[in-house]
Amino acid sequence: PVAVKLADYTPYPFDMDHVELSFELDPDATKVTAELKVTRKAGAGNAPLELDGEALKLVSVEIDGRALTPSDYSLTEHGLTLADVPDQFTLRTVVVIAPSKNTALSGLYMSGGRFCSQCESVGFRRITYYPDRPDVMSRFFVTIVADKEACPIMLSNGTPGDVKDAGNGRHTITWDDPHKKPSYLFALCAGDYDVYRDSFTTMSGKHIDLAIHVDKGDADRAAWAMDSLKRSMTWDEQTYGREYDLGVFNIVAVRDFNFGAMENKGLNVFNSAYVLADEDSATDADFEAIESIVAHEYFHNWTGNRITCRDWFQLCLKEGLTVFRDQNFSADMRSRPVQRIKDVIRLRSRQFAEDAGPLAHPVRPDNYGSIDNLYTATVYEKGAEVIGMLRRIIGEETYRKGMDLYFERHDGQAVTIEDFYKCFEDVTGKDFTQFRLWYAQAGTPRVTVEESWDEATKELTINLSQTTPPTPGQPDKKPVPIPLELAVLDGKGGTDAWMTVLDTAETTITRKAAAGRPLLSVNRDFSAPVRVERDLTRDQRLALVVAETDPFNQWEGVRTLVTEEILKLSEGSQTRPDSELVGAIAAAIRNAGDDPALAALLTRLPEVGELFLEREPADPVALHSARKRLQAALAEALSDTVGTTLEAPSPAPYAPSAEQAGVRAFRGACINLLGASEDKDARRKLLVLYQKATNMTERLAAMRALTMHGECPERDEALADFETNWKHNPIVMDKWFAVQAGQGTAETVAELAAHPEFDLKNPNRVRSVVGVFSTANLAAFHAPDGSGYRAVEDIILKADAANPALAARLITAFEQWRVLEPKAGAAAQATLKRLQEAKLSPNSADIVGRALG
Ligand code: B3K
Ligand code: ZN
Repeated sequence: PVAVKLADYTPYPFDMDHVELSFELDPDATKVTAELKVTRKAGAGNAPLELDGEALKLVSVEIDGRALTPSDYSLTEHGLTLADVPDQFTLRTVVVIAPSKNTALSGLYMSGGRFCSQCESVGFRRITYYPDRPDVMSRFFVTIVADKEACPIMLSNGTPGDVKDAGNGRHTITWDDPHKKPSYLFALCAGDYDVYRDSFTTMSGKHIDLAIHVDKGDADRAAWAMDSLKRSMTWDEQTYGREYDLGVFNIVAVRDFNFGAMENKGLNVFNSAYVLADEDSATDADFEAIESIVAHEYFHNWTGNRITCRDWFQLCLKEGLTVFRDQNFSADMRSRPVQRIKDVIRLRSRQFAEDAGPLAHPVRPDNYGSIDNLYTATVYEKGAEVIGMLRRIIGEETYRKGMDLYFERHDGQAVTIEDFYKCFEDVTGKDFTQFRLWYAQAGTPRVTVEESWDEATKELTINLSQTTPPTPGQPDKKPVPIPLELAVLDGKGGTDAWMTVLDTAETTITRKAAAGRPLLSVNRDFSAPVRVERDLTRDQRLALVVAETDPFNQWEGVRTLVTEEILKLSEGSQTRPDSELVGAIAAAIRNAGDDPALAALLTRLPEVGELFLEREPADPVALHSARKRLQAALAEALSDTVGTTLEAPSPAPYAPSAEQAGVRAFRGACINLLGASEDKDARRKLLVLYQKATNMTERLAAMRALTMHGECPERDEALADFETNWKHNPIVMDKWFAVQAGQGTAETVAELAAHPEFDLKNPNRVRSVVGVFSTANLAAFHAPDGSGYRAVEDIILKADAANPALAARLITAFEQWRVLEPKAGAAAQATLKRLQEAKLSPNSADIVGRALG
């Protein structure tokens, strides 16, 4: 596909002042009438009117009531162009679309017999002819006509009018959205739902009707999502001074959805996995994910909807910023350090990997082949880190002033990263040109730290230097401003902390420490998304863990020790885990006992994928086996703790609170250790834990731990029991598929794909098998004989024919083929080449092409 380039941006030559859409809903043939009030912009010359359109059946085109004939326009499979149009006119088009045949889940489609839409980024053009770009903002009026029985509820953006009879068993409603918006925020949902209702009073006293629409019988399971929504609304008022701006806020949960959720104005559409939860069916991780995604989509109302992106290159303007906002919301709802650690695990395992491979791209790319492939960890997670660094550098109060100015200056506009930073330049008087390199340069900067102590002057000299490795299309990198939180620690709890911004290739700083040589703590709280390189011995690292006063770095210190140990074991330079080290880790875990959520994180060893970046070539099989050996040693060292923890009852009565979740997280970590344990009795204990579990978090942990033991009667019993109990709940069954895909082999994948409940058309189900296998079971996926790749290849090809966005995402699992040990690397490359030969969708072809480089 031809690359779209940021440098080619030109404004759209027309204003769309007012849009009236009318839908006559029918699964096989929905008639869409669009009336656009168009005005040529001053200075736009005699530009033609170009409208995007895809998979539409054009019925008629009229200008100001005059019907056009095919000779009056040009029609291609990408759109409709009218060469000679007046300066001001009304365009009326009628098209027919087939929601029931739309398996790409972009545009208007059917899910569970209900109508549902997804327009970001370019789905609206699959609904009607329109300038489908975010800088064209318009006021939308939407009329829906539908069968009364099939669609008692008809939803769109904004405020609803009255439902009226439309004859022939049909009824109609008109929605008016007073806020101008781009087409990607349009939404329409219609069908028969159960509704969970509540209300919210804003800080200025306005009443908002809140409603969550779910499958019949599921209403009670929407309570947590509703609670999360109300807390998000309050948080945005208190933290950013932002109030909701419509009288209604609707959420619709759908089972078939390409990603987590979508922030359509006043009508958020959610993957039902991120709405429905109760103590029986959901884990604490599910509750946490729902809370954060509900918040994320709600926060988009200001960062994304009121102020949107000028073009898709600016995607991080809304996504990075909104992730930063939702991370802080979660930190406020739960534990800030625990949240930070989880965010960093996610960043490093997904974004650092992306940044180090062939798909690396800047936070704001300057070209793309396929827009769907731009929704990446780099845009989202690194984009959030950059906002975090901005706030760290200018301070919280100034950050808030800059945000206030941004909201005031750009409300109702479609803007750029430059516009955003101009607000911060105006409130600080500083220049952010160098800082904006974070948006332009791909690759993870490396910071090297060297220190020396002068006993005579009592001065610690710290040398800091940075480099950013080359990435595709960017051989040379400039230094970026890196905010580093530092501290010297006296080992008795004394902490002398400060922040420095490393904005040159190298710098030297000195720090006095009267009491003798201190220990140096670097990049505390993970103040910058960089890789820190320090040449420390194991004993120096151990001493640092003990002296550390920053909770993030305490965890990080243990993490580094564990990583080094796994690497040694995987390379054969050591055959058994070092008992002193295992003892030290066990002690750190026991010491963290008063914060069980933190203790649980310390217990969790880095995943194989997180170890890939440490060594080249990466050998997933050796890493997996080394990791297992260390886990078994840890299980043995902690067996008393595991025993006493699991003998105690689980918190009751159950609540999804952060406090209880922390206790269950540590219980889950102990269950997981039993999964790794070589204790003869472990399987029996796990089966009992599975049977006696009073909540899904522990039930699932026990079932997963049993699958860690491989094939055995206890595992089979748990899996069979789980399937019998949950076969009617697809969200829970996704977990059943995922647990097996996460532990088994290529054969397991083949069996799961042959299961009657495996559904190629349902993204959650496909991801729970193929996505989990290829990202969380790397020893099997990257098996040197290529069996793991063969197991997914065919599924990916079939998925691609139906749903390109889904398949393209699955193919990214191959991005690391170049860093793998030679056998797996060659098999992965061969698979990519075969995929390239197959007739792939443009989305998937874009990923395959870039991955092969
Ligand atoms: N904005 C949507 C993502 C849309 C993805 C389109 N390919 C959800 C979110 O980030 O909030
Ligand atoms: Zn988002």
